[in-house]
Amino acid sequence: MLKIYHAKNTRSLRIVWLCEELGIPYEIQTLNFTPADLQSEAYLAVHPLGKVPSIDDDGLILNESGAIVQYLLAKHGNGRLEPKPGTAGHGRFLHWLHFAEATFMVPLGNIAQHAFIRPEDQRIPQVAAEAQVAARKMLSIVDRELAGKDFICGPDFTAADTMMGYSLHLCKMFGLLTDDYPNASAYFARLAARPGFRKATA
Ligand SMILES: N[C@@H](CCC(=O)N[C@@H](CS)C(=O)NCC(=O)O)C(=O)O
Repeated sequence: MLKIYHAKNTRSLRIVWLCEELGIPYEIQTLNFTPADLQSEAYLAVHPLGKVPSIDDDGLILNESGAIVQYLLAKHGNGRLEPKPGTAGHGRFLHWLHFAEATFMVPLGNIAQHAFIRPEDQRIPQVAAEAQVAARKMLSIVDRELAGKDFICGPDFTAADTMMGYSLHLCKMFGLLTDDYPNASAYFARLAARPGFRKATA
């Protein structure tokens, strides 16, 4: 059975959520978000950097949340949760799926590190401040994109929403997802009400 290496409130919730949405059977290997678990010899054999998520699908080990989402969709989606490959809609779907991690998570990761995770004497306030500005700019872009749309690719929920949903989950936790972004706020409320999201964040 598919094994998901998961730590609470991390990117691995994207994978648990996607499995819930697609009805893919899975088991969870829970890790604490601590060096003792993530940097253990056993877990470094699964992910050489000691990050989550990882999956083990009958011996195939994959890291990188976006790649895992695309792999699981290709294997189990049967056309669900993505536009038809090769269409303009699919191109936009890939854009938002990757924007959520490759672009949006950069400032959010810096905020996490320099406002919360690192010991105080290793935090650089300037990095956190600049990251807040950048994250707000990205929130504006997402907010604009969502005008008149229920989900990031249109009227239907797609796997790109599981990727974007985690980025917005962090924005919410960091106090960035305010009324200044009404479309993004309503969108996140819509995502957070889905049973799959609730299961993945439990
Ligand atoms: N690009 C990777 C990033 C993975 C990542 O940085 N995960 C974080 C949790 S959200 C982590 O495990 N950090 C632990 C660390 O950096 O030590 C992905 O999308 O899977």
